[in-house]
Amino acid sequence: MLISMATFEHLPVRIGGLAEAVTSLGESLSKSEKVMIFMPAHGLLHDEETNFSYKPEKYCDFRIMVGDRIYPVTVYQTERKGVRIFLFSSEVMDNPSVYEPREMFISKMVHFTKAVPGFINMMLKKERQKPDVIHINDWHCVFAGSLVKKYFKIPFVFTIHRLCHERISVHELNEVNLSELVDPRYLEGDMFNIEKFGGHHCDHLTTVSYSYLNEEWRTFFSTFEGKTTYVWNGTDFTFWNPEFLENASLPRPERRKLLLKDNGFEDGVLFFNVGRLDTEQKGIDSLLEAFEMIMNKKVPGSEQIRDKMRFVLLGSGDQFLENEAKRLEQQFPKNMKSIIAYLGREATREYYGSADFCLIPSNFEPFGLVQLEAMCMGCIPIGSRVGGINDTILDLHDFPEECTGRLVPPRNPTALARAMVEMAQMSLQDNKTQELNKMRLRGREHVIKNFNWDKAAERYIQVYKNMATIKLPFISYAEPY
Ligand code: NHF
Repeated sequence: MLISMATFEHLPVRIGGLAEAVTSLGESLSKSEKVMIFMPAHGLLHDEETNFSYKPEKYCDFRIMVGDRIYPVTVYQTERKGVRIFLFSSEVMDNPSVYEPREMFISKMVHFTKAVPGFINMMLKKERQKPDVIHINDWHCVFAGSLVKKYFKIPFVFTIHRLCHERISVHELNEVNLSELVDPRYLEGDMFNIEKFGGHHCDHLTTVSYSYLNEEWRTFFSTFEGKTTYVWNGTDFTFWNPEFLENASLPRPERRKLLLKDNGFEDGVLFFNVGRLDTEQKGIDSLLEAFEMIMNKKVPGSEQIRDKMRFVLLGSGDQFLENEAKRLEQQFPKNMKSIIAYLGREATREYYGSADFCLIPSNFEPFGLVQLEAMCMGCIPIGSRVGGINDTILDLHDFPEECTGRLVPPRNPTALARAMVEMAQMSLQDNKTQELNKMRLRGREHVIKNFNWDKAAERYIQVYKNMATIKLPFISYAEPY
């Protein structure tokens, strides 16, 4: 099968989890199928640091019409780990900024929409073959998928990694002569809902977890029942492996002691959070509130153990949250540190491999990578009972024998604070050490067995072949697939 995937992010271009997901899926699919990635060049042609197998080479050029102007497009080909990567270049698609500012991004999307079917025409000419499927990742590439389906009769699979409810005006589409895409069914006033359009025009619609599909069933997915399902992402457990830690041979508590010392702390129970500091999705406001409640002894049990609790926040984002974190750090210097930076994968791995618990307080999370990375590294996740976090963590109270972490209701700082105190208490009891260590080991096994990219690839192939199970509105699945 010749699979083509269109995306705005693929490593080394990474804004969020989308890049990791598409890159890893491509690699796994390529073990059994031929895979091609289509992406705007985003300035990569002038970047010496890419980890492609060879410098991108010109594959073809052609011209596209946007409004009343004609733009030359060149498509470059390169390769990474057995996947053919096609970088689409034009004066607009070469802009290194991926999504900002909006006006530039919309023009990039328009160029890409027209260039992808243009490229397939060229491919037919050069190779006498065309993809068997086009897999569109997120709304940015939906229009390209729909034109490819219309002009080349290629099945169109649409994966929503996160619903954005993004809209574009009819006027904007008319101006760039894409009025053929305007579908009156998805007009909201003068605006046009791109994800709904994609849901209607695709052959199969997928999202990245069972819980997210259900959470958004009424608001979105039910409109497309009959062709909607979910495919869990995986994680790269070969990289997220405790064997690669700097002090891999030391027992975990020793590593923690060293890491805490490096951060200017005495030893204690270490909780940490990594990622974007935002309120809307990541719920960092709830996390800071939970921490403050514990420090102010507002949670039962916190008086006895608050002095032993250590809390590190790794990441950057909303100014308000960064300031809040700094305020708490000043107020509780023996317990809290915020590192407003992205440390890189290796340094982050050291935290996963030394901390006791990882906090993932998201308000919603289509899939989420952090809880899986944590489990791979033996760090026990405490996460919100939403989306992919709910699907991947087995809770201590729900599954006493199989548990891999703790789940708490979202947007509930009190519940989060209580769970943190409960887990800190467990950590400080000698007779619970074995139970916690088992949980750490089970976490890694659970991820390797159930959330690996080969398994995801296998299920996507079923989707491409129209052979995957579908969410039936009248059946409540006892067990996801
Ligand atoms: O893991 C990749 C990622 C998800 O939950 C994440 C999200 C965006 O919000 O599928 O996409």
